[in-house]
Amino acid sequence: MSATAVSLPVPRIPVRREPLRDVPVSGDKKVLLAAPRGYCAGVDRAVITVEKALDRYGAPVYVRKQIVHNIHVVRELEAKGAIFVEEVDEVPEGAHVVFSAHGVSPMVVDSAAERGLQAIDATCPLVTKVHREAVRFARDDFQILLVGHEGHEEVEGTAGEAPDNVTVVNNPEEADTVEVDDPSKLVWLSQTTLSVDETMETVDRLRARFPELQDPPSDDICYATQNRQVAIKKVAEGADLVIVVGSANSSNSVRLVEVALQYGAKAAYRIDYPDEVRQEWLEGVRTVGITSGASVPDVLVQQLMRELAQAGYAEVEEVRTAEEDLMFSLPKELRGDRPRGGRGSAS
Ligand code: 0O3
Ligand code: SF4
Repeated sequence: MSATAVSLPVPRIPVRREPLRDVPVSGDKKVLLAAPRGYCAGVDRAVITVEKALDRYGAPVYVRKQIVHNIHVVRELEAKGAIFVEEVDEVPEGAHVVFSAHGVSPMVVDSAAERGLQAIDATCPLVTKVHREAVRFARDDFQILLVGHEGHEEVEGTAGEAPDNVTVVNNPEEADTVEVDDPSKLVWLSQTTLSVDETMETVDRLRARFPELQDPPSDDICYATQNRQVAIKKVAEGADLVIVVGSANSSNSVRLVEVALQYGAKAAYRIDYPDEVRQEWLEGVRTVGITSGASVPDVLVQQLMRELAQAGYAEVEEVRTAEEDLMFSLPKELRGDRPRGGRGSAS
């Protein structure tokens, strides 16, 4: 069977062909640049995993689902010889397949093995941690309320570890209606890339109904998601406009737009590429806040800043709320012959 690549329009047609114009506003124009932003340790590891698999085994290397939810990253890896598929049954028998950073359920691992595929698991270790929690609580006969978005790959993977025990709670409203078998054997876990504030609201509403609800052993919303939200909150307080670089299917990127609006930005938009910024967004705007999701290479932010500089937003102030230096080792199949680091950092 031939593989079905994720369909991408190639080459990409620019959205706006004219450069942004430098239109005067009252006062000085300025950019507030959030830090941390961009690549997290799990994304860095996953992207290097595909690159290194290509170096080592040669093209094509198959990848189940988008390795991370960023269209630019997917395009770049496709150009290097990666083939993105929806399911492992699209991969030729015996070939190498990389599982995406969002994780897979045991059913996917089994299907790949049955097909004789050589699987390389790029699941972020912090997602794997949540999988382990699900397995452990299911073994102890708990019902697991998994706060997260139904249909998101990470939620499918985590729920797949214990399908009989997991109930997905999509939002605070669902906390008021979710049905529970035994309120004394109940724990909540979550997707790693949610809004911290909204998740806490969901949990508060769950606990109001089920006081014995247990917390996860440690935060499931990961350090990178939390740090990017803290930074954009600070930026949003002083920004007329916030621009978030990130793809539409990137949960953590979309959350950054919501958080910016909740914390005072007068307007906030998500873009994949800098040419999506519209001239009218800048009308009367003195201060532009910028951030990017955990799956976004910083080169896109640098391009955005160059375009904004042409429109008079040349002064840039970094708003840093945390330092990050976490790195994960590569999947065991690929350890050994290429130094790590120096890519996609937040600063
Ligand atoms: O989970 P999300 O849609 O935010 O995924 P991204 O954009 O690929 O970001 C990386 C997060 C991840 C791989 C799982 O936590
Ligand atoms: Fe891992 Fe967090 Fe990055 Fe997801 S956002 S890949 S959990 S570090």
